[in-house]
Amino acid sequence: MNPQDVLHALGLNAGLHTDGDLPVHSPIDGACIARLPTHAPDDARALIGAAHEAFQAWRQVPAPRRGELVRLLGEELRAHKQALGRLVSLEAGKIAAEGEGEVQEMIDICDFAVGLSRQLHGLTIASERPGHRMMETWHPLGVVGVISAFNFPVAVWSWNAALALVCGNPVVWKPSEKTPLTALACQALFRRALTRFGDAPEGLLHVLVGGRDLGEILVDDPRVALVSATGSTRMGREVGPRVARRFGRCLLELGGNNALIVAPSADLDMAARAILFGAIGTAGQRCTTTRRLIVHESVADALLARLKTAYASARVGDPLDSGTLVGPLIDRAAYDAMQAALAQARDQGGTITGGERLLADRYPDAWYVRPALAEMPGQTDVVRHETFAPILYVLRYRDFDEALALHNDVPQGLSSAIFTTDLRESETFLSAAGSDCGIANVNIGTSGAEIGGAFGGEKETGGGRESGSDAWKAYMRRATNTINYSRELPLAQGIRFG
Ligand code: UN1
Repeated sequence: MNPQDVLHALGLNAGLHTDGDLPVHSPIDGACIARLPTHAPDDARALIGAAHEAFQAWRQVPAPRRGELVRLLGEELRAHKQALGRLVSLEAGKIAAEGEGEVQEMIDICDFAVGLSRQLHGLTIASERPGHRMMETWHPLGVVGVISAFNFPVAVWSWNAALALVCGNPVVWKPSEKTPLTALACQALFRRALTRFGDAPEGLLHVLVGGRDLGEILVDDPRVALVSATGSTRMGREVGPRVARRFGRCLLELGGNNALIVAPSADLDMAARAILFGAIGTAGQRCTTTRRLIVHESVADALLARLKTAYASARVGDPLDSGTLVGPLIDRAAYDAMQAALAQARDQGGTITGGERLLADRYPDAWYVRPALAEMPGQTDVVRHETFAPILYVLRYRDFDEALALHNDVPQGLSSAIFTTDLRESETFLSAAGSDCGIANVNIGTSGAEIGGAFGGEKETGGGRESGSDAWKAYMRRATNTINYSRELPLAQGIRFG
């Protein structure tokens, strides 16, 4: 399927605009696959206004009925899984299995949200006063602004949108300007779901096509109750305080610098497989990518030998060819950042294997690399920094406390893992004194989380939680209600007044 057929299958019948001001390039070969018209700032404000109006009606629709819309969206995603996965590959460069996997993640969160639509529970709380009852009620919050990144161009939107919609909130979505086509495809699928649903208010989902200025409008508009932003720590540092200044809510999912500890008792076969998927999968462009390997000196040589063999033979190339494990980097800037990080790693005493550009003859305008292993003498500056590329820094350790200290001694706190069969080590890793990340795993890798758990991390990762568990609470406002069914008016704390 070429891009035109894929878009047609997804209901983008207008095809590829050729006259817009935003060129969209496929990282597979660098070709321009579309030119989209962008939204002017005033259009964006008007769309936020329309969403705000939709909120007035949507918040009064019973939550299980709102769930029905998300159920229908899930059906559209099931029916179009292959085409949308293909478009993810074309626009973001993911291998086919990961493109489709991303759509599966969308389907899963829709299923989750449908169930959730009947479980937006509050508590009933014992009152200290006779003839009184306390309870909490969860109400829809308002327009949810979603700012998403190129690397999960559709799944991260769906985590937010599926929850926001069942919670009673319209969504205004500013996708990465590198991946607007997948966003328009989601919007088209959503429209189909809306048509089948019947009586939803207009304006439940808007997509803003364009650059950073549109994101800033979402950030600054007081009608946007929650800004859920995924991207770099630099972006989050700007978004967080700006939203806070207007007392809006923010959900930040920022950089990771995820480490995997391999202890002496680890199953090295399993560890090697997990490291490979975590470090080179998605060409190192997941926020959960394994970026640091902290390996016990007794098993380091054996593990590194396996990894070097696997790295050398991992097929890098067209992500749509079966057998390819590593697709392209998103663009030249990503390649340059990777090369700069490798140069720094060398300066800081590192020994690098791989990292070179590949397939430049065949794809002069695309950026394929051999994933890199960087054996470091310690946790130097470059290791503490997130470079969004397939570089795995390798650090050796002698005792477990040293490994834990190294593990936590970075500014980011998203995902983490330990491979060990020693109960004391694994429990310590999961304990209050263990990994300081939002995600901590035992005998599985750092990436590829299921949607059922809350997703997000601490420190410079931003503290937000999306997706499963009770992450829905970020999308609602809580009211505490005290009801007096007695004929007296006792005050709390036993206060007598007058
Ligand atoms: C991201 O990279 O922004 O856990 C999200 C994972 C995926 C989501 C990654 N389920 O790797």
